[in-house]
Amino acid sequence: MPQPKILAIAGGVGGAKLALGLARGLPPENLTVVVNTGDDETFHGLHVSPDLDSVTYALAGLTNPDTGWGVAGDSFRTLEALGRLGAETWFGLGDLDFATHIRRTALLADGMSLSQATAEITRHLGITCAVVPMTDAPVRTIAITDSGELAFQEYFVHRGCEPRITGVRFDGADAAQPSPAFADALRDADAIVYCPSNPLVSVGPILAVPGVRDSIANFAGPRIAVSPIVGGQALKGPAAKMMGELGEEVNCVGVARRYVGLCDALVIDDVDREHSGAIEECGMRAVVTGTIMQTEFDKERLAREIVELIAGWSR
Ligand code: FO1
Repeated sequence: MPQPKILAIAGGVGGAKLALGLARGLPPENLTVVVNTGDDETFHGLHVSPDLDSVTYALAGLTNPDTGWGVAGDSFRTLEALGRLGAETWFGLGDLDFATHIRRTALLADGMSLSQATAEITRHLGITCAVVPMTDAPVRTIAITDSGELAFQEYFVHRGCEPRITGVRFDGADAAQPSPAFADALRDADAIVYCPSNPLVSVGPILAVPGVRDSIANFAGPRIAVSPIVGGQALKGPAAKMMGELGEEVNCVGVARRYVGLCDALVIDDVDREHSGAIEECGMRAVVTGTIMQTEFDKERLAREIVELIAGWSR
């Protein structure tokens, strides 16, 4: 069977890892990675798209391996100099990373859409598959917390996810539409893969773009999700804390409940095998395998297993 055309839905670090594995195993024209932009923020007058950059740097082989975001070996002299000038420095933008934000901001100021600017940046970094924002419209994730409403990076980085959340909101989503390449992939892909990204604040904003949820609900091919919660803990970031504070089950079953009607199989880690029955009660298959991606080999192996699952899929 020819290789399937895959639409991968990604947030930041976890999304970037599986996107790299998929990119290694598929012809570039068979992979579109659609990325959350609800985390975007303006810093120092520059348009920063953290999740687009995490995916881009991973695919370009530039990622800082210690963090999963930012550029390997980066320095922070520009940020230090900005601090001396009285600017806020809590968001860790590196010197090399700054180049991406300067270039993106200039391309947007020249009249490009975020999709076009991203295509230009990824092409120059040698990326051959499509990396696309979920929308070209401004959408901003707001954490509603016991300390008030906080823009996502304020909540996540500046406040270290410490305030208790009571909800999340995606400002601007109602007026947004899927980016052109996202809309094409929703129509043309053979399968959808949800990368192991935070279901609330990474995948949530993508599903909040009008028309996306319905398109995925009615999608003809297999829809496979990888749980970002393993053994009751988030692989990275605040997913477990947020789900707990919202009264959701903090395990892969809680992830399954978020994807009811939008997913045909949830890939869970070996340590979560006991939850298979509860996942199948959510109307999806439970596929048990090793899901922790520490090495390049792990990323390629998990991606290969997902592609094989798709290739052999029958409902
Ligand atoms: N995450 C942090 O925890 N601290 C930072 O200072 C930080 C800076 C940063 C700069 C550029 C970039 O692309 C990402 C950065 N991130 C940082 C990660 C980012 O906040 C998260 O990956 C996402 O927004 C959540 O998916």
